Amino acid sequence: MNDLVRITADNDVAVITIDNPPVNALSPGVPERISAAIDQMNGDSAIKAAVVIGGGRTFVAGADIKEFGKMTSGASPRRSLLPLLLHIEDSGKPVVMAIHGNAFGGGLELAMAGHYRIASSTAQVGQPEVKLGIIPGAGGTQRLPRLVGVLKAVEMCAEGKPVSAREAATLGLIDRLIEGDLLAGAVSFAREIAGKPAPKTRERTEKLGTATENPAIFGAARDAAGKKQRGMKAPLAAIDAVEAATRLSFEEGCQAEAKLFTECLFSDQSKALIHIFFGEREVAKIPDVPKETPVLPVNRVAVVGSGTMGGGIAMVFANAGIPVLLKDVDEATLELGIGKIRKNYASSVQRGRFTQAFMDERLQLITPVLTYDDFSTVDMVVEAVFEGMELKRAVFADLDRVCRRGAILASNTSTLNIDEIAGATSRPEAVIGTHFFSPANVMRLLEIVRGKKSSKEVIATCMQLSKKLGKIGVLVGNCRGFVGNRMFGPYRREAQFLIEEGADVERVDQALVEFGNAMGPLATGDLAGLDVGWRIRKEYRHLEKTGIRQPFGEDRLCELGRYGQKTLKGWYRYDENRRASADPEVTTLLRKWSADAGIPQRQISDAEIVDRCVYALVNEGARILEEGYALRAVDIDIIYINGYGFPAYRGGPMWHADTVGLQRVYERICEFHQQHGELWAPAPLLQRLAEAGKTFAEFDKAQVMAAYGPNLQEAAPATEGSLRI
Ligand code: T1G
Repeated sequence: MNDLVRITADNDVAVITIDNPPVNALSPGVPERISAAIDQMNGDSAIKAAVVIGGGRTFVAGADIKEFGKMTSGASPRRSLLPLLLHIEDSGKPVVMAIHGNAFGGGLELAMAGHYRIASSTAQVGQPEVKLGIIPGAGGTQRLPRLVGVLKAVEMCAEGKPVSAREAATLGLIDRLIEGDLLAGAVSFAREIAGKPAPKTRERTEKLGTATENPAIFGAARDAAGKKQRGMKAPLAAIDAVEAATRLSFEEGCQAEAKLFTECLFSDQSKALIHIFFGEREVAKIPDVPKETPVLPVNRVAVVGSGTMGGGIAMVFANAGIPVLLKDVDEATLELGIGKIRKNYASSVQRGRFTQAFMDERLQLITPVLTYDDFSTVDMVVEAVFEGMELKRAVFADLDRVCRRGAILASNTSTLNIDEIAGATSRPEAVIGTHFFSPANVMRLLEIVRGKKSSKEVIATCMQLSKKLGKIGVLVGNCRGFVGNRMFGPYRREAQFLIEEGADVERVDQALVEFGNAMGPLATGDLAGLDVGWRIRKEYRHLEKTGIRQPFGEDRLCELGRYGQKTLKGWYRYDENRRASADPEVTTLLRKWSADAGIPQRQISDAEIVDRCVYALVNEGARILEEGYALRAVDIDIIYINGYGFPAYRGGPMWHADTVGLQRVYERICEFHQQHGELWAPAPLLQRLAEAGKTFAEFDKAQVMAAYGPNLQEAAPATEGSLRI
């Protein structure tokens, strides 16, 4: 165990180094040792000033989030931090904070307690606590407005987005930017200010605005939070805390912050968001593909198919600086594809997301081609052609012929069998699924589908590549619809059944939007195109079990040419700006179709709508876990939050079920089983966990233990459920 904090001297300047890898979190013992180092520095007459710096790749990434789960209502990370920050601020000798990498959360709060802050020009600072369902708890909401002003402080605390060191310098948060050697720059800066009065952030008030101008700022921030972070409590609490800084003394403001912080910390929303924080890191760990597995180079790629998905995927690689060959069958189709890419970039430039220069550079990286001539030069190909097995096998047979040995052959199929596609090549070990979500250049999720023969190198490469592409890669097994779409089927099935039984289209969508989803299941269908599912259902009609109820709404709408937004008619009617409105014609049609099918109409509550749709997800998720097509329940949660707009503050469908209580979920599903038949047969894993009073989170722990053994070292064969990944 290293010292966590070291103190050395550079002549008359003390250097206090925080060294708690990997991100210098303020774990138990760290604040205490910093405090001791400050005392030591003040007690040493040869020392005139101190520099606090982070060891390794970053300053301090905040309080130790791993500790939160262990806390009971009395305890909190701020207990050890607040006294330390006052201690630093009241230090007899100036303390200079030297920031590189990230100063996040408690890390920025620590920096703001220093008398000066200098930073590498590449550093970032921020208060991302709201992303964990909490607010800054160690005076951040009180000191930040004193340094950057009320407007910026509200934005940083309520939205949680980091700001660059350059911007922070213009705001007055950073006193000097350093190019090159940060420590040397910090020591010479400390020498410059030694002996001069050391400004205490908490005593500054000049940037706290006025009683006239501030209310408008807070009002606008609350409106924005209500829209952009709908349903989340922490952003509103953060705004309240910054407002307290403008009305109360520093001490009183800290008490107001403490109350709000504690309420957030012990909320379900925070537990869910912390589950997601660690889940996004956990999904990268594959039991039988250790992190030492060699990865293959991916410096040049090709995409086959320049449609909506192909074009978006080409942009993803170009945005990561990887040159892309974009192939299609004829000039006209290719021009259409490139035209869409240009339009997408242009609208991002217009919205200020990219600069024109960035757009031009990226477009340079995308080369439209009509032949496979240069395919021997690429390290990876992503096929994104029409969703038909025959066509995909033909493309893979071509790729097998033209691509160099060692190249990765990936398919963007969203439902088809990866092994069947791989069977069209002589190298199934090089074939894998890389299922992007539409729009591919926006959606963070990447479902990586492991085929029976996909090699560990190919898997490891795609998992690592997903991070480089700004995606969250989740490894899933090769079953129909993989994980996301396989669960989405029952979810949308229930939505359609509810309408057949009397619920209104808008009501079903609204109930799930109020539950927190970005969009309702029916509007989502209209967005994706109802004909996509219709064509697949027609292709698989022969696999449907007889005697099992199937929803008829979307098939009937498609037979009338109502494909959704693309035909300006689907479940809803759309104007030329794609704004949706209820369509009474659909209600009339549905009532007639239900009457013809002899389905009795009844009043349906929002609670039933939500339970039937969300528990359909959970039940299918439990089947997938049991069958081993997902590694952990948290993988399913990450898939649903990053690919299907499930509310992050509910932690994903599986975590939500744990929060409600699996016993209750199971009982509700048994009710539905009674009422609606075999489609609702409870998943055996869910039944077992519910009867044992266990949770999916405990199931995951057992999986991890089974895979990594008690000391999380070596991989071992899984016990619960046969992993098919
Ligand atoms: N506490 C504990 N572990 C942490 C951690 C933290 N704050 N930050 C990262 N880790 C772990 C992470 O789980 C992973 O572990 C490893 O470090 C590398 O992380 C009082 C109460 C800094 C941008 O929200 O955003 O301060 O998987 O893979 O991509 O007001 O980590 O290897 O076992 O993410 O380079 C506020 C959270 C806390 C920042 C680096 N701070 N961290 O990203 O590495 S609340 C945050 C990040 C707080 C105060 C309040 C990122 C990063 P493992 P990584 P990365």
